[in-house]
Amino acid sequence: MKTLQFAVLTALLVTSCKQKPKAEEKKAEPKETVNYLEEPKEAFDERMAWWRDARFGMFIHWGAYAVPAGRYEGKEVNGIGEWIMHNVKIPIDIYEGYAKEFNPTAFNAEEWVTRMKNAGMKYMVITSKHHDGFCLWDSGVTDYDIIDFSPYDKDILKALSDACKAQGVKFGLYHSIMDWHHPDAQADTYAGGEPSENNEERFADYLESYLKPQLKELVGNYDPAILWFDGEWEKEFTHEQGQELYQYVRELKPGIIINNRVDKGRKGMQGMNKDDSDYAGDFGTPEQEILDGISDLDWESCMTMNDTWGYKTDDRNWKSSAELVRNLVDAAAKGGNYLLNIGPDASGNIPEASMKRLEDIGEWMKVNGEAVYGTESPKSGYKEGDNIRFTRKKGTPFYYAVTFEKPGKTFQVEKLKPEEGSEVVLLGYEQPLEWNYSEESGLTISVPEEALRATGNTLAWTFKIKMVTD
Ligand code: FHN
Repeated sequence: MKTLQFAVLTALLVTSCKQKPKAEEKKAEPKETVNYLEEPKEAFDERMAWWRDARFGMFIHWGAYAVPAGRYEGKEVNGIGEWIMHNVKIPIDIYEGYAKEFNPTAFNAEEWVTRMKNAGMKYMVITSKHHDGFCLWDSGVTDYDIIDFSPYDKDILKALSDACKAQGVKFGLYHSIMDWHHPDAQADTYAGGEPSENNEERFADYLESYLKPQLKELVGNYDPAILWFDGEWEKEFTHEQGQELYQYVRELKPGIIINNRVDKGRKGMQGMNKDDSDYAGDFGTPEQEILDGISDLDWESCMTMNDTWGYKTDDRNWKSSAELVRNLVDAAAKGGNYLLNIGPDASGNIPEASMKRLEDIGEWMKVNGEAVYGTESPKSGYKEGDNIRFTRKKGTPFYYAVTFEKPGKTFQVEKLKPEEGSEVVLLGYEQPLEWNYSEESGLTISVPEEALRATGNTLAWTFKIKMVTD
């Protein structure tokens, strides 16, 4: 999050010899240790470039919590589905029963990645381990994983990372620092027990002997482009440990991108860091909200399609496809990314309602995606009124005005002043549109009915304006 002088700590191995040996002794190579917490802006920008241009990703919350699916002892449990273990204080041995039942025989990694790609999403972030501690890969440091503990015994993360590579989209992992299952993490207190007096010491040991070895497995086996930490708010976890964790993961894979929940900087659900001190992490993480303005720091809003991250049988409060497109465009206009969640069920099926929304968004992105990908927030302003957002294609004279209200016979904006000769089109309709500009009423574009018919969509309409001068 900060650009500071790059401190290259170079430890030169000094070789000394009493007399020149007959054969020239091979000089030891100087070993450089890079301090990733202090990275020059150019290196940071280069590493973040693909992620900034991608703008749109798929979040996947999937694990043992999909088995109870929001119900316990015959009753619906309030709250987000993946918190059921905590919310009704399910004893660990009972909850482990869900992991033993987790057998997603309908899971098809290639199909999931195809649906994600067809929706216009450029990267995936899936829960390798959520707060419940159950691991979706074959971990060498625990048997509480999909291979050793469940009847499924296939490596879900391997299947997805291979499918992402095969289809040319980026693979990312969510990993929870908080762990309600591990005895040295929060196992004592998740169900309301009293913390033991040496909790900090035990937690530090959990970090060193469990969390870090798991991260090494994950980075080594699945080559994620993103590590999305969560559960950083636990009091045993310190800022120093967060900085150290960031450095550790970057040393595992220098080009990886890591969110700000690797450290203690996040200001609640608003997601950006509470101040500009030396918190680690490459981007802010507003949750269930879009940042309320632009920021000179990178950020990504993560949101659900209904009200839960993990699958819940009874949660049918689905956002409309129009609202999801609006969120995506709003985030892009403000210079942010949008990470939209799906919560597959225990059989490995994506809910019908989620698939319908992914298809709708994909149809819209096929025609309008250029107004999202590789864009930036225009210096002339990102919005006009409640229903118009602007983006600019980086390094080009192309501006996009996206309206969430179906245009009438004319569409008017004040903020864009095309030079004479500028071309205006409605994405999805071939012919350039008539327009005029006046100081008093701004840019007025004529919108023939056939143009609206040609776009065939009802989610949002995009006007592309080529500004002859910047
Ligand atoms: O507690 C988690 C929650 O289950 C979910 O994973 C969200 C997604 O960002 N993060 C935490 C709540 O902030």
